[in-house]
Amino acid sequence: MKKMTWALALIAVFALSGQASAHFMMMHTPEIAQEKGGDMDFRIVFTHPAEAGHIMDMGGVQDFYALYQRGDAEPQKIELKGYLKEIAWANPESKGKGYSALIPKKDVRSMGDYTFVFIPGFYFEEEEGVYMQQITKVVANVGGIPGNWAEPAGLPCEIVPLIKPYGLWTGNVFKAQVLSEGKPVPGAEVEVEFLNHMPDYKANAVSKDGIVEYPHDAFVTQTIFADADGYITYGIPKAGWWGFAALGVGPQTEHNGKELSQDAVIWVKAVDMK
Ligand SMILES: [Cu+2]
Repeated sequence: MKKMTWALALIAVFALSGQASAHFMMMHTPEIAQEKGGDMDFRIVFTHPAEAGHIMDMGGVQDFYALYQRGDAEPQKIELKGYLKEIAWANPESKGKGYSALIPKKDVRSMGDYTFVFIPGFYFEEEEGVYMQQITKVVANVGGIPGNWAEPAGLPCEIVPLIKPYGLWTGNVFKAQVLSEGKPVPGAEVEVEFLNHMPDYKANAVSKDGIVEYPHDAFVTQTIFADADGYITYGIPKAGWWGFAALGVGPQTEHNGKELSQDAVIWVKAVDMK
């Protein structure tokens, strides 16, 4: 009996540590390539998207806004924090808090690019004794007229795409540069995950079944490294949402007297050619 309890405890520890998969700020909206301006609904959860693993407390919100830009015009900042609502989110085996944001048409009506930026608070990862903060971007487009998708958003750290992030075919190579305070990060470690369980906006939950099966734990979180100039390349093997997280690249390395991993995250969506 005692042995059994120990075994269960160990399993619980491994399940919680989530070693096979990576922490990811998931910032999701159903469509990033919009025909025309309309309401945009978001779900924002700190989780492990490749396996719909445990949900973590992101420590509140520092900022949520979009940078809108079209052609060569100056980018405009659209404040979005007021639209955030705290929600209860459910993964198949974990429940936790997240946010929804229904952004009305009036804010996302014009044709061009919208770079959505979400900056959470700090999450304390007890097992490792470190804080985490993932500064997250999603670039959307309305009407097909491109804007500033290839420009840095001026964040402490970020992943800047070099291929249109809302117009990716399955099989395209995603190329991007990892920046910290605007400067390339040579050799940055970047984790890549597939959003394997689709969000259900009505239920504030994800599907129980995954889209893909992993033949081995090594496939759950793909790991790539930036080159000497901070560039990453990743061939996208499947349609859907892909998240990239550059670990510990931000300038802030400490919070509350403890180590902080300030990460840069970007989500892109690939579609099949039909
Ligand atoms: Cu985690």
